[in-house]
Amino acid sequence: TSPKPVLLTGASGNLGRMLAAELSARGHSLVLTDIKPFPGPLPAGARFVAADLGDGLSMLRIAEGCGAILHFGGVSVDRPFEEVLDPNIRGLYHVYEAARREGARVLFASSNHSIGFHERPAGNEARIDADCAFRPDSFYGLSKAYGELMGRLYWDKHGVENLNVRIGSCFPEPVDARMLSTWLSFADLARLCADFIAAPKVGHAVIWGASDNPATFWGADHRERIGWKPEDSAEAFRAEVGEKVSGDPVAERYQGGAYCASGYSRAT
Ligand code: 15L
Repeated sequence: TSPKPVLLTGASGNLGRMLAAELSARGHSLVLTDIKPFPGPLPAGARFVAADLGDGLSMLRIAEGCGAILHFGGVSVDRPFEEVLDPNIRGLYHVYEAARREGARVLFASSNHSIGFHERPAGNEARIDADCAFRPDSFYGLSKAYGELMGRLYWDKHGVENLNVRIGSCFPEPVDARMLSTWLSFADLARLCADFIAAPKVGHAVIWGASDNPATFWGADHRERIGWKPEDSAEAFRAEVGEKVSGDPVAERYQGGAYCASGYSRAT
């Protein structure tokens, strides 16, 4: 466990609540924050402070004394630019400024939508590696690419360590055929966060946030920096969800799926 408390943003969200419980069970002392109240009782060793990511002073205060920040706050789906701007762009700056002031490391919950316009590989075709070009599929995905670059800047310029996890689809179970490639189990994400907190050195790293799925879209990344190995696999769900495809040719062609098809207006 980390000797200093761990700050978790977005603590009231689906992943935030799961991580708060899992990290508390592992004995971490936690500072939880979200713009929304924390639903239900607080896990052991946790305190909650409500705050808006857009409020820089509050973020500095909340991060005081913390050794690691798990940044899961902000807009987590495809939304118009104006709605993404404050939480995901300004908010991210506030998180990194707080990390710099505290000497804390940052885990940034990035997303596959930062690279969503890469085509899905067919059969045994080569998988893209974590150093592939950003190909955001939405203003949301663009904010995630910006977040990863913010990490690059703060590492190069200030030595703020950061891990950027391009989360695929983190849900209790895969619910469609695409998730046979992109699914990340809750248990694998919880282990990843614990490994990040415990790792001796992280630097600036990018990891594909997916379980050990044989149908993966993704290749090499920096997981060895934190010694993380996913243990679950979406393949067990193939019989249930393998036939569940969107029927939209743009969504099926690209890794980002429906986010690519949403508002798509290109002629060819
Ligand atoms: C995401 O980034 C979203 O947060 C999540 O709701 C899913 O849409 C996921 O990507 C996905 O691509 O399945």
